[in-house]
Amino acid sequence: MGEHSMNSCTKWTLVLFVLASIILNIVLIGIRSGRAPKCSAKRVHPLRREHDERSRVFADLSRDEYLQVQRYLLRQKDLDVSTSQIAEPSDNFLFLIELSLPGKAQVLAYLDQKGADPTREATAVVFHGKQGLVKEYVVGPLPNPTYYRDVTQERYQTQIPITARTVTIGEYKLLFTFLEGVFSRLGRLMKESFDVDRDKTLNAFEQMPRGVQSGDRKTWISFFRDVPGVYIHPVGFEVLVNHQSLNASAWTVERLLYNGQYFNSMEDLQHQYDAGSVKKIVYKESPGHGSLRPRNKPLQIGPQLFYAEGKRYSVSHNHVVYLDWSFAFGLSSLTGMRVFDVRFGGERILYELSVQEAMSVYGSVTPGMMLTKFLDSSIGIGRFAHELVRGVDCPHQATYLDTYRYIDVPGPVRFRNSICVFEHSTGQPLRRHFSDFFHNSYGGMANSALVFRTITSIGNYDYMWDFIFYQSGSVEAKVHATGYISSSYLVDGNLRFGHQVAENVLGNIHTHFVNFKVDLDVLGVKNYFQTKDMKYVNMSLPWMTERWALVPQLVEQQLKTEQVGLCFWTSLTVVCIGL
Ligand SMILES: *[C@@H]1O[C@H](CO)[C@@H](O)[C@H](O)[C@H]1NC(C)=O
Ligand SMILES: *[C@@H]1O[C@H](CO)[C@@H](O)[C@H](O)[C@H]1NC(C)=O
Ligand SMILES: [Cu+2]
Repeated sequence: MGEHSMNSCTKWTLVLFVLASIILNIVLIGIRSGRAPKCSAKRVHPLRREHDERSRVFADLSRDEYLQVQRYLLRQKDLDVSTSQIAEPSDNFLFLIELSLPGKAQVLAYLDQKGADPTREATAVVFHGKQGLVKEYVVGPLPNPTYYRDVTQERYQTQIPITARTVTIGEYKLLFTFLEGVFSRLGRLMKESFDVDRDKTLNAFEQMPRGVQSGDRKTWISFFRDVPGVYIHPVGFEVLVNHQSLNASAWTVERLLYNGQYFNSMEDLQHQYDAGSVKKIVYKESPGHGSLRPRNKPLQIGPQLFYAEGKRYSVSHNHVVYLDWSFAFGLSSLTGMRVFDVRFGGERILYELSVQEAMSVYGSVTPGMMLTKFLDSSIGIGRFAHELVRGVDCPHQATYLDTYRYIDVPGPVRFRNSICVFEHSTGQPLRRHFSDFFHNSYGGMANSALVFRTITSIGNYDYMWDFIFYQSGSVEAKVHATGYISSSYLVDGNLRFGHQVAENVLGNIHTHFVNFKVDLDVLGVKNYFQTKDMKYVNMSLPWMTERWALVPQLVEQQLKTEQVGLCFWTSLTVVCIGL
């Protein structure tokens, strides 16, 4: 009896205790959850720096400004320009309009000494087929242009022959028509070797430079299957097209390469093919090894970026502020992305940081890749900054910005979401120390940084360009290459120039050079560029006799950046200073 009542008493006490603790927990969680960080779309704390309207001196032309320049140039009867993409090469084609950057001295006077607002001007490039010259003009002032000036001689110290122009969409159209003529001329061979007929064609990929001396415009064109991942489906057929004439009906095929063998003309190839004196390529379906389709379904959603208290950066027009940082930005159709007037804690540390060139150099026994050096700015780097995909190209929560460009088009084009800006955690401390030896203490700082990014897809390659701004005051310029490799049909002797990547496919050996311009302005414009290297010196040990040791020592070199333009070329990292 006594035991029974004792038991039920304990039971009730326990039940009450559990209930009370549940209630207490709910209350405590309720109180504390108010203090835990919540995801907030709105910024909780004010920004540290303010936007600066004057960043507009570096801003790319707006849609309206492109139109103002285009209309003004069309009105100039003596220039006689066309904006039609299918203008004949012998016509005058308005190829490019972009911001003409004002001079540095003038901009610094404006930014630092309340000097006059620099005149806003555009650069326009016209391919004067009628005069056989490429000319560059400065057009201004915007928004209502009243003058244009030929600046070709001033900027390049030479005249530029029309043969040096880049291939336009209009000329590609003519080239493709020309190549269709080649295909139909070699009908039976094309069908038997490559399954080319009325419904099926091949894709053309050209090589550079277009010749070996000034004035040449002869391009080796290699052919690839028209399937996903074109660039790794070479078929073993290349032709050298002379397209120097401004009249496409004068273009010729100068050489052909079929299965590693050269021919002087289409007739020559056709004749030898029919006579059976050529090692034939017999068409065969190939497995789709170049598809971009994921091979596996993703397992759940990967980790995501979110801003617990809103964004710590802000973008207004072409100006970004982020913690102690501020900078202006732009995107040149030719050279790519760039930032100006980069300040940390209000002080300018960089006048300019910009992408200038991306070059790739190839090796092969086949002509298509033998001489090839792609200098991407000759085609245009920034012009290929296309829309960025949320959650893949940049985090979902990044800020996406549109750009407007005018290059090889009949009118300005908007590229949606072609720049992204975001702050992210690098997943590593910026600095930390755990004091083990003398005191037991720890100090660390989370490393989050602001990324300014564009991705340019130039033919087979996609270059991912980042400028990264760290809380330590350092800036990083970074590039990753992805996309497809360039390849050629595997012929005898070519394994010395690459590795086999699929049946009959050689991934050609190559290297990349990337060129940035860095105009450092720390505490004014008079900066030195100093390199520090290390060498070993043989030193006698002062506290011993007849004993020597090799001790590392500094080797310093100083260069005044206002006097010299420096470019540092190494594979994948090239830096230009103080140009
Ligand atoms: C191109 O050349 C062909 C043949 O010589 C000629 O008939 C034609 O008019 C020329 N076209 C142009 C645009 O000059
Ligand atoms: C360093 O200098 C001493 C004296 O000239 C010489 O005997 C020794 O071989 C040197 N050591 C090296 C590593 O060069
Ligand atoms: Cu590569």
